[in-house]
Amino acid sequence: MTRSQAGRIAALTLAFTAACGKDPVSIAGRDASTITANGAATTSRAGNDDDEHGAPTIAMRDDCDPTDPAWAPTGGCLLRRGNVRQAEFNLELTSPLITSTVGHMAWRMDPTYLVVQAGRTVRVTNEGGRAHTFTEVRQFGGGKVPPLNRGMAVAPECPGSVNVAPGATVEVDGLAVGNHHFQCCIHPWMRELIKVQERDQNSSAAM
Ligand SMILES: [Cu+2]
Repeated sequence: MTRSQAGRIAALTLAFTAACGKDPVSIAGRDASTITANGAATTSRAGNDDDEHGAPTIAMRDDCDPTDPAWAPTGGCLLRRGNVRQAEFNLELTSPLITSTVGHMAWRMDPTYLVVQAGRTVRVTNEGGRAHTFTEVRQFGGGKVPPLNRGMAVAPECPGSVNVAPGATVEVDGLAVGNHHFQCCIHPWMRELIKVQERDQNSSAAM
């Protein structure tokens, strides 16, 4: 990936900026309370590629059970309702048939593949109850939580990645034409491929 493909940080009214200058991801709240209340947002936004109206959107999802106290030492679970206790999460982390982390499939990007026209802003909302990141990486790899990285080398972009709190939204802007790989640097099986096309390749979706 060239430097030009890395995109740029979008200017946002909420000045909660990403730490890495080459990171195309910037963070905003759906409203002021989204950031300050750390997950108090109650609206739900589906993950859809809406090329004609509004921004294409991706949801980062999990299904943590807020009644399970085992989540508390690592940020808790800010969902109102969820079905996965930490013991189950740990059981789903691996398979004896696979040498690397598998991960609980409720922890996911939705959708995992998105085609957008060049120049579009992609909005990514953490709809889960746990922290996630939406980090562009040159190649998929492990994240910044070593116990979740079995068999994976750490992606070099991950140690400096910025967490997205439950309820918060990041905007990805300025992506060059081509394929872009994003992952959660906490749960590295949460992966996203964004394919950016020239605007005139699909006239019905041209801006
Ligand atoms: Cu995650």
